[in-house]
Amino acid sequence: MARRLWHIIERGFYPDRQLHHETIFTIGNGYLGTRGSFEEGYEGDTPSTLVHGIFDHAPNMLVPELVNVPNWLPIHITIDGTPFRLVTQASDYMRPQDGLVLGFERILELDRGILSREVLFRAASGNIVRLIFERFASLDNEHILAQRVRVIAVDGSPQIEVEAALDGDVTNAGAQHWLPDMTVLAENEVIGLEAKTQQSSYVVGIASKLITKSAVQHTGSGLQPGLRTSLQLAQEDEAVFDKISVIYSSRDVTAPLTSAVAEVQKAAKTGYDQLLAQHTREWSKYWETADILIEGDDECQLALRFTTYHILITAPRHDENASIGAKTLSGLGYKGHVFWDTELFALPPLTLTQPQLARNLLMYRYHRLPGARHKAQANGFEGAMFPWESTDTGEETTPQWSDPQPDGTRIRIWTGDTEQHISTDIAYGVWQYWHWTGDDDFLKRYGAEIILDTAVFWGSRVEEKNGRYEISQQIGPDEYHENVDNSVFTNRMVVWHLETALSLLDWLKNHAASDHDRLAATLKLTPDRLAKWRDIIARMVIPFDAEKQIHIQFPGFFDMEYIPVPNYTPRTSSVQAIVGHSRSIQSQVIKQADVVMMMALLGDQVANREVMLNNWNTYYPRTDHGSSLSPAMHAWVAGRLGLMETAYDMFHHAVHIDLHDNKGNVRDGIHAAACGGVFQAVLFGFCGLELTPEGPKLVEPRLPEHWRRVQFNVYYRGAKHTFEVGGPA
Ligand code: IFM
Repeated sequence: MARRLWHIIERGFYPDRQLHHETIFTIGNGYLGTRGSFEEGYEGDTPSTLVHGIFDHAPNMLVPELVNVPNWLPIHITIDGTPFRLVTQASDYMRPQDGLVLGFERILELDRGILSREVLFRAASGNIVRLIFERFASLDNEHILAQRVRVIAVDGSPQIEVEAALDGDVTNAGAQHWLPDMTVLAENEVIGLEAKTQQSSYVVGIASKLITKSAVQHTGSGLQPGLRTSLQLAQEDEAVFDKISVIYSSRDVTAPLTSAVAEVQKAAKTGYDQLLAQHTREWSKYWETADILIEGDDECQLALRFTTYHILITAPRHDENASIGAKTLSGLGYKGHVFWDTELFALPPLTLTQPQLARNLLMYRYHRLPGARHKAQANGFEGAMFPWESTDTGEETTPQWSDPQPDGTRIRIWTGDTEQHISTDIAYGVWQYWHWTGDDDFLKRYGAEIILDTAVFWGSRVEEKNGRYEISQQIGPDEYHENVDNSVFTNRMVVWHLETALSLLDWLKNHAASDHDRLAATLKLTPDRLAKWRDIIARMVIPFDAEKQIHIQFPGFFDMEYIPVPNYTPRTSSVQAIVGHSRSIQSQVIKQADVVMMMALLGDQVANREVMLNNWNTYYPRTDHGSSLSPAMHAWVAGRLGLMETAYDMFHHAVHIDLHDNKGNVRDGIHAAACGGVFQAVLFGFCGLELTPEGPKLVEPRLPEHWRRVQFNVYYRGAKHTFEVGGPA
């Protein structure tokens, strides 16, 4: 397998792309994520390490956010007294005291989870060195972080000085989450920091050790303890400096710094090479199932591996109380909050290829049922109503107001109040997980309660009017249209949800009678309640135009101004941004797959092919893909409809959202939903993967014209199945 199809490569350092590249070069291991900031640090950079579950609500902020923990990356190197730095301005070339970068290449190895960088550097003295940096976040032991710097004397015999440090002076873009009295440790050639969050009182401890052949001394001051060493290199000789760091939090142990110090001493004895071998062994296990092979399109092959990599590095491996935020652990966008992006976008690749990780994500929701019940009750409903944005507590954490607009005003954010379909999206994720894995134990003990208590919520949420059931004041996936009545996506998904809840009860009655009785009693699933569910299923309003044979996104949608979205091409921003917020919300411009999303999730349960095509022809030209969640869903549905040219265009767009930064906001983090969406577009959309009563099957697979072959693996009920589309006739 060509190595280049596993490598994301950057050649040359461009300060204006620094933040974008920090995001895409993030490393992680399901416990934490560290952005690809450089060891030596640059103006305007945003080095961040985000650890799952460490949220804090700073006094002057609207909502809690994931906290940037002390920085473990700093390594400062001088060559004959010249600080090693990448050239940041053209004028630096004119200042010999700054040294000169003769060549630079950075590689993210997706298959091994290693970030490396090679730089040829001439010091002011004229001596030339090659510096090779390498780092990884161990997948074998999620607390261990490792860095190696190799310095090779290419020309001359330079004096090398290396200082490895920790930096506790960190904020979240200025927001202070750490109490000022951090513990600083500097003894026995180990440095460490222990810090406590202001409001949530999480404690994080981090320790580092520098391992090299020359003597190491303590250095640094304040919140930046350091370890320094120096040596003289003979021409063509090489010196190796390994920095091993360990992070623990009070979510893992009672004394995080003490545990980190003990573990760092142990890891140092194990040594970098052995740690690396253990790490890469775990990565190959991931890829054995997760990889999707595409022949005939190297560009998309690499990009698809990149998206899978980002799902894998953010999925908690050993934690049932953390989940995947909308921007993964690669940036502070959306403050680390968990949305429906997880269950409908990021979860399916894990359900199909790493079921244990999928289970962890669903357990996160199970453990947050108390928060969902609290939200339902606070809003006057029964059952469990999951928050639109979720953190560690499970309470609703959507901000009610936006940040100030250029004119100083703030916009009311309604999603936390009325984007209620999330409860059904979570139920969908549970049901899909159970069907693929056959994990009856999970369903009986945890999953059923999620599906049933959210069904209880909907039973109390619907409104009976004129002999029909309606749901008013909703935001469907298309968030440009807020607080509409009878969003077709929401109403139809609720019908699916109640049907599923009833089938689940039947299954429990036949296969787990005691669990059935327990849940029926605790959730008060009385015959009257179940009769009401059946009635809702039969009489729910599903907006549909019988003459045009299309679903109506919500009644009144077509009375609004029609703006021909395809005419706004080429563009780099959404049509909403071009025509303005107030005009677009009173027009038919759609933010993201909505009716199309319903078709993706429910397939032919929702309509026949003719209606599907009519829906597509109606809604696709009205959608401006203002959300990164949209293109992959369109690729999936277009693939099913056999519209392969459009399917490919949408897929190509979706799979490159982060690499090409085609939304201009990747500096805030990876788009987790797009990463999970492209996986589904290939398997469900192009390859036609379906779960039939006889197991997984490919139904009418259709590949983009130039794709010769696709091969992928999925687990079904514990057994691995390999599928292939195309290939030798
Ligand atoms: O959940 C999404 C939503 O669908 C569109 N706006 C961004 C959110 C987080 O990704």
